[in-house]
Amino acid sequence: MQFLKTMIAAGAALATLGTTGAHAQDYKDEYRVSTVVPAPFPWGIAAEKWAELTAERTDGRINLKIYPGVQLVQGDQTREFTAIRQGVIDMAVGSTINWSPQIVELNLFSLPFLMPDYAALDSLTQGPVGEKIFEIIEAKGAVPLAWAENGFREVTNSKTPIRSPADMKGLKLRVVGSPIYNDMFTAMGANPTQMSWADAQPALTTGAVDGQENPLTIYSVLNMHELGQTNVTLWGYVADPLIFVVNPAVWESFTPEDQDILRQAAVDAGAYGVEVARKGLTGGDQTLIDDIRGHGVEVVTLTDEERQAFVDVTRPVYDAWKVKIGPDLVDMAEQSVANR
Ligand code: X2X
Repeated sequence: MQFLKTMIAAGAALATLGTTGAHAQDYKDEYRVSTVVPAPFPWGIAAEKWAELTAERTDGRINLKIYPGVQLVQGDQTREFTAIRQGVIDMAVGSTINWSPQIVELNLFSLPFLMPDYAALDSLTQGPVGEKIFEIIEAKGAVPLAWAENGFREVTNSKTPIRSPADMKGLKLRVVGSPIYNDMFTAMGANPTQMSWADAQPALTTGAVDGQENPLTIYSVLNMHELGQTNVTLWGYVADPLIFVVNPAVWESFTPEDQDILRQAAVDAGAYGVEVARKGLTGGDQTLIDDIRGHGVEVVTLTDEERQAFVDVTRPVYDAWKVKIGPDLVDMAEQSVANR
């Protein structure tokens, strides 16, 4: 009798599961989440939070393991999106810069001086532009869930304080492997050299390059002042949001309840990640910048006039890339920024 009862209960449980199409018992032991940098960079912290919240809220049904250093694609960050689409990577917290070779619209966030402040960045990611970007990513073969943040990218170097494009003449700067960066730094008169993040770190250590551009959180976690990067210019020329995505087949394998949990965990982890990424850099709290200055680093803040000189020299790059990205999307973004 007990046996029969158990059989009936099991049958009922199976019938319930059958209506959802996905079965929790078919889940993989581990889902591989790609990032470029680990904790304690805010990027890695956001990914870890996602894993933590997901494990907690699914009672361990979904177990995310972080693979930093884009190691699942041998450190080549520009191939990450393709690997997600193909299922080599299950999930990622990735940069719009690194995916822009496959999704041209993501170059929007790299348009020079489009976003003057955090409110402008938020007006894009949290508004109609963000929704449109998510539709585009979905059409390209990944399921986007939420936004996080690498941050505003500031330029640093070992040679000279940068206040004008003339100061950049001949400076050998590492830039990411996305063509718009080459175009921008060439327009400014610098000597850009594209390399992966994996190659950038030794290049900075050995002095093979004079400088680089990255958010100050990256600068400070790596103690770049010890690598001779003693000149920092705060120009906020581009900001680099991060996006949580899942491979579509992996996404479909989850029950609707677990999909909701995974999405909400990404939203919450993203909000936390944004908070961490801005700490010491916004409003009344400038402690991160003060700390950098405290190491004897020359931190230059551009006047409006000085900034305008950079806007002017990069304007042809902006105009050319606006056409490639899609003028309608860029118009929408300009509107969102203007109305922020
Ligand atoms: O390579 C970089 O500069 C980094 C770590 O910021 C990105 O992955 C975009």
